[in-house]
Amino acid sequence: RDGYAPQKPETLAAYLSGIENVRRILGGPPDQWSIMEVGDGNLNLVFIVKGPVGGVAVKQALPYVRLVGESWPLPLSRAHYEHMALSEQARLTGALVPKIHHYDEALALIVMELLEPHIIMRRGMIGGVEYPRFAADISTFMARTLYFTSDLALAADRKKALIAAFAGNTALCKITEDLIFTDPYRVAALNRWTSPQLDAYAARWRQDGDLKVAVSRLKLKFLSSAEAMLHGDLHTGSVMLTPEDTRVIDPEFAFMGPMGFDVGAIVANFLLNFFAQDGHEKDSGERDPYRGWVLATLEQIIDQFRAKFLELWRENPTGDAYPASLFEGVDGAARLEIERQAYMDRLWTDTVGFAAAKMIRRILGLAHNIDLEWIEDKDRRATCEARALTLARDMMVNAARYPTIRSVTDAARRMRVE
Ligand code: SR1
Ligand code: MG
Repeated sequence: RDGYAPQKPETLAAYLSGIENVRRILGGPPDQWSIMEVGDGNLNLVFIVKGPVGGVAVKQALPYVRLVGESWPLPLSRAHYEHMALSEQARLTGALVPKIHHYDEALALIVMELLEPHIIMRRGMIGGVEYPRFAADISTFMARTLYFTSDLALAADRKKALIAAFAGNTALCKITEDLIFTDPYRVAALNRWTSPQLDAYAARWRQDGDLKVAVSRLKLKFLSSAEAMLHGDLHTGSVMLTPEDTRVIDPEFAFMGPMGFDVGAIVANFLLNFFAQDGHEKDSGERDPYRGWVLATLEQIIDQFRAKFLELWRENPTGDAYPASLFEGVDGAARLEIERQAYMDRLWTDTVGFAAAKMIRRILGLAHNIDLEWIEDKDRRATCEARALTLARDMMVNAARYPTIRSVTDAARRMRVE
């Protein structure tokens, strides 16, 4: 930890005053800067710094898990992986991620563009705000980051170099391996849920062999399938946006893993928000239009992701997988196109399973979603959670019964009226 010290507003002002491009962005002398620590995530410090001319956001890793405290140490190296992933995502998607102004490896600190008037997407969705650009932007983000870091686009040596570059992010992967794929299905000290109505679900699931096999298959895929560079934590708390502009933030969980894990995170968080809407409406039916928007947008995201990924594959067949020369000949092009569709179908099946795992962990595991947590009426909250759990269990155990996004959204709609 040579050179590391967690920042406070006073120390941060002195530090930033020594970085020329940041000083220029903020303007004026440091005593005219306002600095506030605003981090409300599970892991890090986040400061907003404003000067007479402009502002920046500063994210610094702590040597432990903020949500739990110093008893759970966590390596500072996650800032290195976040910086590397952000740089790669910026190269592949341009303005869909915040600009990096400065990175300090010793301090585990990244100075970034201040996103204003953007808000965290999860908060907007709890408030019923529609985001007409989101489907187009997130489908582009996923298609480009996943396709261009896969064997479909990269030569084998470059793909292996990427695997090596992210191989050390083991502590963050371990959080996922434990908190998503293991703990919710066994007695674990960190599990928690507030609705006593869920006791029976948790108890039943600890005896559910089908569910344990299904989640273990997903965990194995997560551990062993280095398909592409993942964001690794692509939920609606990792998106800051306005109706006109979308930015994906926080890729500290980045590593080379199965593509369905990122796509599944988006699916899970849209479904959880859909189920949570019952807890946020004042009059019954008040949020019907918004529920419609949530599911319609989820359908667009998945449809557009598939179309964009396929288009990238057809136009950039530059990887060592499926070499173009192999498919020259009479029916080569047609066979390759059939195979591309089959590839996308397999990716969708993975997505359904990973989405289910991500829904379950947010209800029975350690880290919850404010979509559900902010529901004041405990009974309504328990009803929303139980519906989400019931759908998620079926998606995980019977993923083949959900061959399209519409089969998922239809099941979610039915779950509310049954
Ligand atoms: C102990 S960290 C818990 C969760 O917070 C992050 O946002 C990830 O989702 C992680 O699983
Ligand atoms: Mg995060």
